[in-house]
Amino acid sequence: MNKGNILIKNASEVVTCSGFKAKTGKEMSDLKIIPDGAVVIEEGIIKAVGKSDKILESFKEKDYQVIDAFGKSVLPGFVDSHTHFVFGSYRAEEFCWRLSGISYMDIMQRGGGIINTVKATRAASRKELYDEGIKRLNSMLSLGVTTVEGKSGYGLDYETEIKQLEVMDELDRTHPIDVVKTFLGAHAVPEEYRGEEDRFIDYIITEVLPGVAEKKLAEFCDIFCEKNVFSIEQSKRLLFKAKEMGFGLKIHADEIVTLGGAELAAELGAVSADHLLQASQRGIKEMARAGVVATLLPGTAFSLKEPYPKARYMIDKQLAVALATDMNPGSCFTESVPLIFALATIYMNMSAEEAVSALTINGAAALNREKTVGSIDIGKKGDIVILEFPSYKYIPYHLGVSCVEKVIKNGIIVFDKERNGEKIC
Ligand code: IZC
Ligand code: ZN
Repeated sequence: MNKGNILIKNASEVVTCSGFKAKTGKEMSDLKIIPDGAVVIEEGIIKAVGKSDKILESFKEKDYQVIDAFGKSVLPGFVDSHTHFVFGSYRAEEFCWRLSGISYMDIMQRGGGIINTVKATRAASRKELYDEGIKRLNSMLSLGVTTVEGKSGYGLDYETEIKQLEVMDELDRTHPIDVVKTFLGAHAVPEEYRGEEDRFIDYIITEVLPGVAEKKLAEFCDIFCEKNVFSIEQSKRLLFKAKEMGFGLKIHADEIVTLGGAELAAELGAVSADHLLQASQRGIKEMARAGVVATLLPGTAFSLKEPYPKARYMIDKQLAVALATDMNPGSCFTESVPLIFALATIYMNMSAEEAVSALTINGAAALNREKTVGSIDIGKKGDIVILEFPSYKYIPYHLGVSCVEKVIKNGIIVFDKERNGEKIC
């Protein structure tokens, strides 16, 4: 991707979220704001950040594309650290069944749910998956997302898992958003292995995982550890092997039932444990001790009408909390960062400041990218969001509506609402 030189001046505030590691406890409330701020990006990398008058003394406007951000808030690009955005077809029918009272797990046990998407994804061509992927990434970009994680898991066989990951690889190369890839081969038990979960885990370990590693198609390995999906023992077996092979670990943990996924994440030194609606207090404490990021997905709790994860308790116990959309065709079909802000602040009692930290520096930490993105610090990527309002407080306040005016990726303006959201990358 191209890299640019930009000078942003006169911002009513630059919300730096400054730091090179995950924020915990009270740190999440300190956004390290510079009033009347400026940011300089050279060759796609942040070169300077500070008060406008000081920056303008040292850097000449004629050397840059200059953006006057008077009356506007400037933040780091958002990091959406948990999505399943590459998939075939949709499951609108199932959403409506859920409205009538049938649960997500009931649908899955009747052979629907993830398996429906698996059938459609196996049948889809690479081009179809790519074209749909581009549309979804464009939508995310317009909402301020500059780094996204994407999971496989709609193949559940060698060929389709590789196809999904290769499509994401291509999307990463061609679209401005950075795509971080996670192998989720153990997302559900495919029909051909029904009733033989252990044999399926063996297949993933011996035949799929080594191919993903050899082709360098994923940085992380994940599993849907849940009652009636994969057990703690099966999760441990796969993740232990993946760790040995050099993958970072993620785990869909304690979403519907308290199974001990949080404890397992701590034991294995996972980078993140995600969902955690039903995580035990012990699990939360162990995760904090082990430095595992808690990635919370309030859109999913909302969509499934499940109780929200206990964000306040987690933050108070010094856990690094990240927020993400969980964008997927089943449990949470949304890429809406504004919706996540609204739910996290209003239903999970997070402050606006904590929510900003959770979608920037802590999202970056959930992807092992806290040294390169997630804050406006010298040396990090020039990934910036400019709001059409003077404060980050408008993000949760303007309920469910995007406040993003411009998005800058590697120092290049890639979205501009003033140009009717026209795609300019
Ligand atoms: O397609 O339903 N929970 N995986 C685990 C999902 C939801 C995605 C889906
Ligand atoms: Zn998920």
